[in-house]
Amino acid sequence: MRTPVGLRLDYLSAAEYQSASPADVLGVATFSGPPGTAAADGVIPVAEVNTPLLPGTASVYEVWRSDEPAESGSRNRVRFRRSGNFLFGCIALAESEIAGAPGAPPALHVATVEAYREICATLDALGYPHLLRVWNYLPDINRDLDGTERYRLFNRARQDALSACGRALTGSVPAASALGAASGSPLLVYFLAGRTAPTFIENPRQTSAYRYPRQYGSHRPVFSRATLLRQGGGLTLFISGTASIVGHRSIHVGDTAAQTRETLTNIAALIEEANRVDPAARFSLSSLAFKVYVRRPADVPVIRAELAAVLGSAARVICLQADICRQDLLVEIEATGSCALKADS
Ligand code: 3EB
Repeated sequence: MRTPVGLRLDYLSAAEYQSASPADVLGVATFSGPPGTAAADGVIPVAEVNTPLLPGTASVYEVWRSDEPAESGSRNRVRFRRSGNFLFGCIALAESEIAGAPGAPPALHVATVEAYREICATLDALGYPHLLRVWNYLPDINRDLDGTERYRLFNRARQDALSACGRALTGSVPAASALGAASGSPLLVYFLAGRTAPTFIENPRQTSAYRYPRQYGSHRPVFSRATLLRQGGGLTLFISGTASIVGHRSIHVGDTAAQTRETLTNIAALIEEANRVDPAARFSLSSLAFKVYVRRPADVPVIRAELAAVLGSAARVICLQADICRQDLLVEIEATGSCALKADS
C-alpha cells in the first residue's frame, strides 16, 4: 500500500519480511513470530506480540514504512524509529518484574502507568506530540484481578497516566486497539505519532468510548473511533478496533456471523463519516487493510465467509487469535488505509 503521505503498511509472511528491504522500514509488529528473529540488527524497533497462532496460519509481520530518511533510538524502555514526520515506538513491560507490596496497586496498573508515562515523555522530548494510533496487548485481558476485570484495571491506569501527562481524555485522543495476549507475556504497547494533529472521527452509530456509561468500568477507555491524517498529497485513515457494538451495547451475543456483519457496518459508517468530515477524502472499504481478531479459533471460517461476502476475495485481511475486551464479543476488526486527495482539494 503506497501512500502519498509517506507512511505505508504491509502485512507480510516471515519469508516476505526476510526478503524485503529494511531500508525504509520505520517499525514492525510481529504476531506469533519466533522471538528475536525480526529484530535482525537491532536497528528497527520490533513489537513482539504474543498472540497464539490460529490453526493453519503462520506468523504475521506488520510492517510500517516511511519514504523519508529515518533514525532509530531509545529512551528509557521505549524503542523507536523516526522520520521527519512520523515516529513508530514500542514498549514491553513484564508484570512479573514489578515488585508487589501489600496495599500497592496491581502490577498491571503499574506497568500500564509506566508504559504510558514513558511514551508521553518520549513524544514530548522528540517533538512528535500527536499520538495517531496506539495498539495495546495485555495478557489475560478478561481475567478477574481482585474482583475487577484486567481490561478495566488497564482503563483506569491508562486514564491516570494520560491525565498525569496532561493529555486529553476525551475528543483529541488517538485511535486504538486493546486485545488479549498469551498468558505470561508482557504488557506491550506500540504506537505511531506525528508532528501534525490528525482529525478525530467518531461513529454516529456508537457512543464514544470515552463517554461509555459506568457499567463498563469506573474509568472509560481513552480512544477515538478513528483518526484521519491529512498531510502532503494524501490522507491516512486509522480505524480503531471495532466490534459489534451499537450505542454502547454489545449486540448479536453468541452469533459470530452477525457480529462480523455488524462490525463491518460500523467500519463502513466510520468511512462515511471520514469522507464527510474531510470532503477531500474518498475512502472505501476496498481501500483498507483489515486486521481481524478472533476469540475462538473455530469461528475463523464463518468470519472469513462474512468478510468475503462484503469485501470480496481480493481484500487484504489477516486473522489473529486474541481475546477481546468484552466477554460477549467474538470478533474485533481494525482497518487502515490511505487515499489521494480529491483533485480539487
Ligand atoms: C469497543 O468498541 C471495543 O480500550 O483501547 C476497541 C478499540 C475496544 C480500542 C481500547 C477497546 C479499545 O469498546 C473495544
